[in-house]
Amino acid sequence: MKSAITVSLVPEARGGPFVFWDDLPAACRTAREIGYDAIELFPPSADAVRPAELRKLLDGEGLRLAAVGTGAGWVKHRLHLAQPDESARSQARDFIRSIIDFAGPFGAPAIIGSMQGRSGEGVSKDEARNALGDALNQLAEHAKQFGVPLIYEPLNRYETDQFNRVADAVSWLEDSKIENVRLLCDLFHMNIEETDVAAALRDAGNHVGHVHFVDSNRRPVGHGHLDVGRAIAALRDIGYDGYLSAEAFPYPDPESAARQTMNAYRDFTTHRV
Ligand SMILES: [Mn+2]
Repeated sequence: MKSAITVSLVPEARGGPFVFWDDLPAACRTAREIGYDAIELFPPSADAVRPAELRKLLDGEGLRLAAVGTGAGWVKHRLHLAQPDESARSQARDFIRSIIDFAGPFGAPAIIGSMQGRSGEGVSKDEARNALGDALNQLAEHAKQFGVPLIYEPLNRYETDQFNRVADAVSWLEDSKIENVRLLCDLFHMNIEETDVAAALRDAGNHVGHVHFVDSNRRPVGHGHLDVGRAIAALRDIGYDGYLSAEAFPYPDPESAARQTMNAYRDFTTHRV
């Protein structure tokens, strides 16, 4: 397993669970100093960072790009994939497609979290899921040209009514024959929704494509009550070799959160069997 840490460049997301903020070069420097393998980027749009500049920053620090979030489509532009209006859905898909095009050349997948939307405003739960399925099909197909999957993240019940539990998302992807989509298993959401976080990860097997490594209260691992050791043991059992990415509050401050997460990552992935 590899380590990653989140960097947000979206002022509208202030207060959200991102460790580093605003200054991408400084975030890359600190991430490298602390020993991270990669960063996970949350940009306001696909053209906010010039690819050549990002390439230079990453190469200069010896970092990879783990994944790129699409949530600014919601928090900044108020778009999501299940909106009543087809033109808004289409804009939401275009936004995500542009992020795939930005991330793809770095070998990084795009993440669909808040952009999955929800039912409401005259859209039934079935209609919302169908809209999500149509979008995942199109966008996952688009991602294939870069040799990367599309990453879909089940969220807790307070954030979406699309999929809250990992096993429900797995069944739906399989039944709907949606290909090239892998799941983001976020330990914070799972702690709210799963009966047993470790068992859910084990059952998801090779559907697990990315992990948000965070404690029960969205603080860095070690500041909550989640049994992270059991979760990591389950990931080891299923042969997961992707990222454990710190999507946590910058508590008590970004650098301390980054160091705390790295200590936990090293403890759980190297010292224990
Ligand atoms: Mn997450």
